[in-house]
Amino acid sequence: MKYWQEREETMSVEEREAFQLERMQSTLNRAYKNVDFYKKKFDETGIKSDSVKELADIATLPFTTKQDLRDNYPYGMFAVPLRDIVRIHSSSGTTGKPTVVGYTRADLENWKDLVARIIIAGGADEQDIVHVAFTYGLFTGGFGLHYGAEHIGASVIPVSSGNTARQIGIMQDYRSTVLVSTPSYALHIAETLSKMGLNKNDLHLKTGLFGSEPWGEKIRQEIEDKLGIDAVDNYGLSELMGPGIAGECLEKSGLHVNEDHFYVEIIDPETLKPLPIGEKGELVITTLKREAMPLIRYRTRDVTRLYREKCACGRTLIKMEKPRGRTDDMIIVNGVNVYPSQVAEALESVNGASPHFMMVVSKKGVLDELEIQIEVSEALFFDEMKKQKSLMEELVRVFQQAILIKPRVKLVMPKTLERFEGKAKRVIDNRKPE
Ligand code: DLL
Repeated sequence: MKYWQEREETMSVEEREAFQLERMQSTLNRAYKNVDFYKKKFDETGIKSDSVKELADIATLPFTTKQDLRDNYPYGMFAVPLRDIVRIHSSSGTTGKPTVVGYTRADLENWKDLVARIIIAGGADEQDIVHVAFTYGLFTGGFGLHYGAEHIGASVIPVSSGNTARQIGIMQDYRSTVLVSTPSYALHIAETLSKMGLNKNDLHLKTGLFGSEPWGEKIRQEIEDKLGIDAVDNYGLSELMGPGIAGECLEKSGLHVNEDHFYVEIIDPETLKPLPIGEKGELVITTLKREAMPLIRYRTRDVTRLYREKCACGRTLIKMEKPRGRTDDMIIVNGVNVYPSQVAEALESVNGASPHFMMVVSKKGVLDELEIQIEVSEALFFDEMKKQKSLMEELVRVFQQAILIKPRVKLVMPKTLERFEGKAKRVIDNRKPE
């Protein structure tokens, strides 16, 4: 079995908890001393920076939210002077100001190590030729995976995003063995490949490290089949570092969280109370080693579940389920809360429908109407009216079961829904804001 940092990845839970506590206490101290935002917040709520005596005490501290980062734009959350910052990234978001993320030299070293762990866990090594099709720039995906892959000694091709036909040419000529991208872009590559009259045997890929957006087992299967690879998931968010927070090993049964650097909790997003391990809720993360921008109980808005199990890979790091939804991508249709992830999950149970869908919400009179557009195969679309009808009926039924409202279902031709090089967009909301 290969590891990047064997000791950290395989130590006993008890030993790791001792490290976590020590690092948590020092993070709180530094945040209190060096970040006005935290000093004020602690003072206001009467919390002492030494009030954490054991790990569970973290639950007594207030949360940090994306709004807090926006309010302290651009550098207000930094715990070190700007001269110690050696890299800046940011996350754009769709509304409001971007959030700015700073790294010290030590933060960059740790970032490289954590991404390296994930790359190795996913089955790649120094022999590999790693094709990075994430955008390079303020987005953390490109640089994050790039430096991690270089760190393990792989040959890295910084292709970045765009021009898929050219990317395929490069993969053929340079014999790329590992593809790094979003899962939707991997599917787009597979489709473009077949449009070009090529197939997986014309490439040399063996592994795909995909992340940055939710994806399920059906998409994994499709990517693995069409590209002939092992497709593994990795998770992160820019506010906390970028990629490198968690990643799957080849068991493909949950993402190992790098919990020696990130303390993870699950809370009930309504009551904000911590939930016991194993329950589904919102992931909250406290950084344990970060110098430039320590974050305490950061609300990720991602919905997942944490669990400990003996993993065949030997890693003792806690696992998280593939995050499939956010507490804030919810849309409300006629008073009912709907998550795109529920639709994606329901789709997985239906044979004959592709995983490509778009939810279109509009007003019909005073009521909302939800239409779910789904791509189906050309054969089904043109020839087989009867099959088409029964598929539509089945889709309406499973969706209604999943989201508790009855959507209209529209079958569309293959490849008519927009493909995304970055994150896939699953909702078009045509309703006018009130
Ligand atoms: O997407 C960082 C990243 C880059 C992760 C490359 C993995 C690979 P942001 O742009 O800040 O950062 O978006 C973070 O994307 O809160 C999740 O909602 C979602 N997300 C990221 N990875 C996954 C994943 C990067 N594997 C937000 N599964 C997060 C599901 C994911 N959702």
